[in-house]
Amino acid sequence: MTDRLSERTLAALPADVARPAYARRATRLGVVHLGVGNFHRAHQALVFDDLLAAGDARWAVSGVSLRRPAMRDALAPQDGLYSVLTRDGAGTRVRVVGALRELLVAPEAPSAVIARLAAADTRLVTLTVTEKGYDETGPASAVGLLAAGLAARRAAGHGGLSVLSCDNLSHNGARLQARLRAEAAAIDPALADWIDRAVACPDTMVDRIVPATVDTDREEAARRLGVADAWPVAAEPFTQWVVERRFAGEAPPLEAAGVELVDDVAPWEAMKLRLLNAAHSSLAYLGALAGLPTVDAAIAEPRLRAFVERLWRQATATLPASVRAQAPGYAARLLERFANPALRHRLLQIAMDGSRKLPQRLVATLLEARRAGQPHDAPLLAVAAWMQFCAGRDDAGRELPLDDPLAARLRTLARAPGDALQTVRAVLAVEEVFGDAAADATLAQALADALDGLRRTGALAAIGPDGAPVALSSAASRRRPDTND
Ligand code: CS2
Repeated sequence: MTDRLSERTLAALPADVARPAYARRATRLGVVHLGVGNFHRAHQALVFDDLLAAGDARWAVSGVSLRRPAMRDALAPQDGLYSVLTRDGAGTRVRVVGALRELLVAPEAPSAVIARLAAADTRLVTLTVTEKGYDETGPASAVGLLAAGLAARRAAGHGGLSVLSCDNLSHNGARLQARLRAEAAAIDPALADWIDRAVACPDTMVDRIVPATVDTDREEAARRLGVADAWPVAAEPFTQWVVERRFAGEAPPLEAAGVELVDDVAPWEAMKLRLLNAAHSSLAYLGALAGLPTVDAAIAEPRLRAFVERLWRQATATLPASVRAQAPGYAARLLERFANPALRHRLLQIAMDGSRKLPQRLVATLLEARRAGQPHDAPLLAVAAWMQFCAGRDDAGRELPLDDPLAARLRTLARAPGDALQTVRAVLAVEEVFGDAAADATLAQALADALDGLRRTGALAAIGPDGAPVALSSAASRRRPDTND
């Protein structure tokens, strides 16, 4: 049997494997991360690993799983060590990360999580709980644990701290702060007031493409390490973290590890959500309908690529002026990132939880562009593709999974017998996704035209060579959709 990655086998790793160049035992747990999954391990954890490597021992991470013990079970026998496989067409670089020094499983021992949040050494909390994680409340939820931890911290007199949301939501920090305040107020109004004064939730924009781990990743890690890693994580070379400069107490030295601190993250969030994530979701639904497996396969389809470029032009027109000039460069880079042949980023992974992703990725662009009288046929087709995806069959009739908090409801609505307009009216009434957009009859008709096109011709044939949706050559692509209402 092959040996396992651990403190003991660290020194014997091959020379081309990067590893912690610091004494792990001398580090202190300064960060609590809620939701320890692949994204954290390939993004924020590397920032803390860099700070530790630079000699600042305060930033080791206590990683908390909110549901299952799988991550702890995989990494505890490895002393928290794991490998990041950074991949592009040129090959794979391997780095063993040492920052994760403690792994907790909240349902098994919530009191250990609360004690860690309250500990004097804890300076920062980070979260990756996915979009739907912000809808959950109660003692077992991320905000519930945070509120309890902060109550214990207040009681211990250890002062406030900064809590960084690292999920793809607009105004993620402000949203978290509001949820946290509500949760705390239900426990004790004085706690809520203390949180207002002592806790800061800066907005952040996080960016790195990190697919789910598959067996070939484990095989490659074992080959390169010479020992087994139960849960390596593969990622693209690109990484970015932009954080609002608004901390409780002393600011953590994140800039020393490449984090960008800015006064207003909103324009960055908007650019990332409306370009990267919007294109990801569009490729996921259109590509899955067309039977394609991965992002690189989808972007290699000339029509999908032309469509994505059209989407980017239309979305860019809705961005805050401060980032609009950067958008074409960001988009050009995205084309290369999406084409990365080594990542095998599965479209069905991105397709998950569409009801929680669509509003900030596509619906906002669609509605804002409509209101401003700007072209919006691309987000329109993407939203129609999601509706068709919810019905659960690709263009060849094969079954598609629907992994979504609203799955049962969406599937029923999307499958109900009727023409495209009836389907659109039913799905458009899902307020969690569309707000009050169902009242807009013109929008419903345009979506119905797009959906009808997808149903009749399939996803690829629904897009012209210029990326324009074939069924929408009229209203939605013109500048002023309202003039012939
Ligand atoms: C993706 C994101 O799964 C998804 O919804 O769009 O996880 C995406 O890969 C990251 O936001 C990139 O920074």
